[in-house]
Amino acid sequence: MITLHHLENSRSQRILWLLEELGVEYEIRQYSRDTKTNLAPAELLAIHPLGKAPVITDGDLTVAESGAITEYLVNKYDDGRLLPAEGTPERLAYTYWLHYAEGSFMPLMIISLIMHRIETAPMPFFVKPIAKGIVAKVRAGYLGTNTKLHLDYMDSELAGSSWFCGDTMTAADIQMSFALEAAEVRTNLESEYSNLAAYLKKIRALPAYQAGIRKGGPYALMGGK
Ligand SMILES: N[C@@H](CCC(=O)N[C@@H](CS)C(=O)NCC(=O)O)C(=O)O
Repeated sequence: MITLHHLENSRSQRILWLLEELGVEYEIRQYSRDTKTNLAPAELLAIHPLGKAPVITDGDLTVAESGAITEYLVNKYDDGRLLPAEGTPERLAYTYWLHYAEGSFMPLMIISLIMHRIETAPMPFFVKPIAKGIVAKVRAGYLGTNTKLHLDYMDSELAGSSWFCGDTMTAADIQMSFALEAAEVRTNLESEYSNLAAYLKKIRALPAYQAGIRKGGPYALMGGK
């Protein structure tokens, strides 16, 4: 039996969606974030040394890291629906987007979250302008331009294609969903990136996505421009 260690409002939501798509039997162990720090609880450290979500256990195996979990589950349980055939351009695109989500795009979202935390942290009034100045420099010199570069890129990729790897949905789309949901709370996708906004609307209408949301409990991501 597969157990998904699911942290509220987190990347493990996409693994829930994947498990629903695969139609395999699984159980969920729910974890709440610390109300002050928003970090994962220490119990997750007992499952994997990094104490992050998602993590799954399947018999004696423990698998962490969303991309690795996705590969493991798809390789073991998919009937060819969510994984393009080996040697095809779609398979290469699948590998690319599976890695791109966490390897290239999510670091920008994390920097954005940290900048927001610095900006809004309580601090002595005379330190505030210095902190704000540093944040403004990071935004202007790196974060803003790179985030736009990536969003433009993803939006243009979806201009001529229904899914990230072509005409059919793959598990790479499931991996990409969290990246776009993280972008959504920081950017007005509807007005600036219409293909990304339409894509999110489309995945949210899928029965397996909705089943994952029902089973996972509340799902609202933290913002921070
Ligand atoms: N690249 C990892 C990132 C894992 C990660 O940072 N997960 C977040 C949830 S979205 C987490 O556990 N945060 C709580 C914490 O850092 O304590 C993955 O995709 O699995």
